[in-house]
Amino acid sequence: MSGILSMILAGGEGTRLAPLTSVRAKPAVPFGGNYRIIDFVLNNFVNSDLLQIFVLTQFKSHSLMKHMSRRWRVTGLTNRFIDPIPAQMQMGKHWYQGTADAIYQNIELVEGMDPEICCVFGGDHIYKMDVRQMIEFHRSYEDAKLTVAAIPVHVSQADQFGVIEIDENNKMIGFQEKPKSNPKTIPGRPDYVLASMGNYVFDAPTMVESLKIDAERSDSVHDFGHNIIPDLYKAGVVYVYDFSTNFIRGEQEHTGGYWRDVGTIDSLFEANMDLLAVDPPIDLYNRFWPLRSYHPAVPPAKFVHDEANRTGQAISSIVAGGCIVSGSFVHRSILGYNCHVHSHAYVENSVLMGNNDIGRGARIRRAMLDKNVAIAPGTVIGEDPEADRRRFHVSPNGIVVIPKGARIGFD
Ligand code: ADQ
Ligand code: ADP
Repeated sequence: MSGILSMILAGGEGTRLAPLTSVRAKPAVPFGGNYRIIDFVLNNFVNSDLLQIFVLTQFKSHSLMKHMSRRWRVTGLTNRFIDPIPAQMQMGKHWYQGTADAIYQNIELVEGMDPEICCVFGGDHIYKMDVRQMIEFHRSYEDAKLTVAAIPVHVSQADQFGVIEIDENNKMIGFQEKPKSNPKTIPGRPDYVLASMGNYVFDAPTMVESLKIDAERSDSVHDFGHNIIPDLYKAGVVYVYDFSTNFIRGEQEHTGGYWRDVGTIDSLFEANMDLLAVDPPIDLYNRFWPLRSYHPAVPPAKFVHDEANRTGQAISSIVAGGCIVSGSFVHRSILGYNCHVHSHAYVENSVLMGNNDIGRGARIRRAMLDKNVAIAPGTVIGEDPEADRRRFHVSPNGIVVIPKGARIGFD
């Protein structure tokens, strides 16, 4: 496929993921032991052989830029590239005002490439998508100027998404951006709405023209969901791609439409836990869909009997390189690089993001530990909700989050 330029929106502030996003942008948040959230969308494009990609960053971009330069560099032998683009205030002394403004401020990059199609995708979702199939769908409608990817979500979450109505020909005939009330449910499925995934395939000249018109409007917040899509669908040129029909080679069935907006601590935690299922909804082991990421030079994980012959073991868990589980028990948990769980310690239903040290006899349940957190011997987390709420950030579902570099329980 040629003439296709992709722009990944990776600048989101991710305030609801605090304190994990106090030090980095949401797409750089560690996920699943080995990954950063942004790896999923980048793998979608690379595995779809679409390799002309700009990644637009804004808030707290250092961690993300470091990750990009360590893993996602494409060498200069062909016209393929993955270029991180920091916000540069090309259009005056202001940051990006909304997602449409983020593209508008970089419109010269688009015009310079003169593509046929421009893909604008979010940088902060967990899913696999063969993007070529969405582009083929878009091209199959002669009058399509924009195609929006969509998935059913429970009506209780309608206020977090763009809610779409379609006709029998997949044409968009209604759109409510994050409706506070009366979301339009799917006909015959009153508990579900058809949600926009925030992934757009544009006819590039139409996108450029729409963004230029939008930039002149003083009543616009310069956002795709609030301004661009409502304008275009009323012209009858927007189609809706059913993500559940997307097919990944090497997976027996369609991906089943697994897509997670990991915008909150609870949704991020649940998506991590999804990986621990015997038959997980997102397969990390499909050799036809390799999930690349940056891997530091660490030794293999190690599980050891301690001096009193207690077995170090991890059950129903994912353990990254550099970890040592010694005379301790890890259950239903994810251990990122270089975690050390010492004798008598117990870690359950938890996500350790890397370089964590869990002292002797500590007990950790239903917690997410950011990188470089150390837990003193004997410390207990996740057993007394009242005590936890006094000391820590605790999510509505009771997940304790410990910020990067914290040392807990040391005097
Ligand atoms: P949200 O995800 O709430 O809704 P937004 O916060 O604008 O929309 O983020 C969209 C994407 O753009 C994210 O990947 C984010 O990281 C990135 N982004 C946000 N601000 C940015 C900026 N200033 N610079 C660069 N990147 C930025 C959108 C749609 C909804 C849809 C949901 C699906 O508006 O209609 O349902 O995505 O999650
Ligand atoms: P963050 O807290 O987001 O990891 P850093 O600046 O410390 O911020 O790390 C940024 C990048 O460093 C990551 O995106 C990743 O590529 C790399 N990295 C992450 N963890 C490790 C690790 N344990 N060892 C070496 N490099 C790492």
